[in-house]
Amino acid sequence: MDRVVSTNDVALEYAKKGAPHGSLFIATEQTGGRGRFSRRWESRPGGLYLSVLLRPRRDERDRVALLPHLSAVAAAEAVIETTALDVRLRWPNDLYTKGLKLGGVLCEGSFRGDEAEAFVVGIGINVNQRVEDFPADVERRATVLSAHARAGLDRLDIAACVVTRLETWWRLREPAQILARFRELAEGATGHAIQVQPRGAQSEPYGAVTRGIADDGGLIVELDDGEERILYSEDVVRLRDGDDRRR
Ligand code: BT5
Repeated sequence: MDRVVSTNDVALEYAKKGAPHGSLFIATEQTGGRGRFSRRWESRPGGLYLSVLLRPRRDERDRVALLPHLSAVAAAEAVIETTALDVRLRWPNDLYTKGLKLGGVLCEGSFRGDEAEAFVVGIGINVNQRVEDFPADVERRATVLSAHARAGLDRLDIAACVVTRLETWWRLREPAQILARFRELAEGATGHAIQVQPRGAQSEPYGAVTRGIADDGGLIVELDDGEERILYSEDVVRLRDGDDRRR
């Protein structure tokens, strides 16, 4: 597809029409690319914007909760394989290299009543765009693959690699293996001071230190009074050192 509002929207529409497991949607450009919490995902031509439709079999339901994690692992491994860059994951599912954001993952469900009948994994990776073209607040924290790797990277080569890895991590790996690989690639998940804005508008933000990834995929944090909590992707997490990168 050339230009769409969001590949996730297209995939969700096709999910409703019965498109099969593994359907892939790739766009050159998105006019309304989305991140989590309705944030905007800058999607000019040159980047990779793709969504994959997954229909879990009964015996695969155990990994749905880890879908964001395994998708981020698949995307990171695809970039590592195609560029040999040191790609790290910031919980819950952002791709970073050298402290700058390179890509992100947005997983959404297609529901019939209360039950999810399909899931959409949306992956955005900056490849050949110009960093200067990002809005200033994004430019400060973002990077593109072509700034670190050989010129003329083919985004479809990366896409093919992402899809192959995604299929492997989804079909062939156990939850424990997914978590182990996520922990291996994770950056800032242990011993980092963060600021947490809990879900629910009335809740007060608080400071904490990261203490690792829990077995259900949540982020374990320790509060200043020693209490331990587990955060989930609805909680907004920022570094506490004045840099307000959201992770
Ligand atoms: C994400 O959200 O990182 C998930 C991004 C998923 C995008 C893909 S593209 C294909 C599919 N179709 C869609 O519509 N979406 C998916 P989040 O963690 O909420 O991060 C969003 C924040 O990242 C923004 O508020 C900006 O600060 C920053 N940002 C926006 N565009 C960026 C870019 N191109 N590169 C790096 N950072 C960016």
